Amino acid sequence: MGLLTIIKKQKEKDHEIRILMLGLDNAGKTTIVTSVLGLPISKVSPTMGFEIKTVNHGGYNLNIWDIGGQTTLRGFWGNYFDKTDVVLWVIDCLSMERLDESFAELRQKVIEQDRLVGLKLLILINKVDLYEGGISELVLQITAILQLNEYVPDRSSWEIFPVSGKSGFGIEKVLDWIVENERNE
Ligand SMILES: Nc1nc2c(ncn2[C@@H]2O[C@H](COP(=O)(O)OP(=O)(O)OP(=O)(O)O)[C@@H](O)[C@H]2O)c(=O)[nH]1
Ligand SMILES: [Mg+2]
Repeated sequence: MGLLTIIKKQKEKDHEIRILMLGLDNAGKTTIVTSVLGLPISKVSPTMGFEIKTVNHGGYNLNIWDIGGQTTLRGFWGNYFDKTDVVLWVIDCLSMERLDESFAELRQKVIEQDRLVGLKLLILINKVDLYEGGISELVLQITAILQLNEYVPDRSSWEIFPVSGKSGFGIEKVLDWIVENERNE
């Protein structure tokens, strides 16, 4: 049995899932985590380094690593992938003018560095509570722009979810997906 298999089996036994949250500053990562924890989101401020929070969902401990997205912090992102099971890449759908910047960072700092090998990637389209168009159209639009099929050919390794850290919309589905996926591994 290889070392990776042993680590994986041990983690399954422990029912631990390590989640890494990345994305541009202001995308809403900390707000999403705060909402998952059931805490007031009014107290959220920009993350200057990183914070780890743990929440239980479906019998699993989800260890969520919430990393600051400001430009000066992005150079450190590479330090956090070790032992990660799932990457949540958060996008702010109210700042579509920053989509290019977001996807360029996703490609340069994650995909092209081969960080996704063995991991799952979930794209969270956040702030849909204030989005004025149709949400399913938005998801289709972003899916088409992102072209994840090209970069992550294994279709079972990635998914795109519309969410709102503010209202809580869609968050349960994301957590369910993560736990279900782990069970089926
Ligand atoms: N309307 C709306 N606003 C949101 C939502 N999620 C976050 N925000 C707002 O977006 C701003 C940034 O949220 P944060 O959670 O601090 O963003 P972040 O991605 O953690 O930012 P960094 O820590 O700098 O990387 C805050 O003013 C939040 O209130 C959402 O779902 N809907
Ligand atoms: Mg933050």
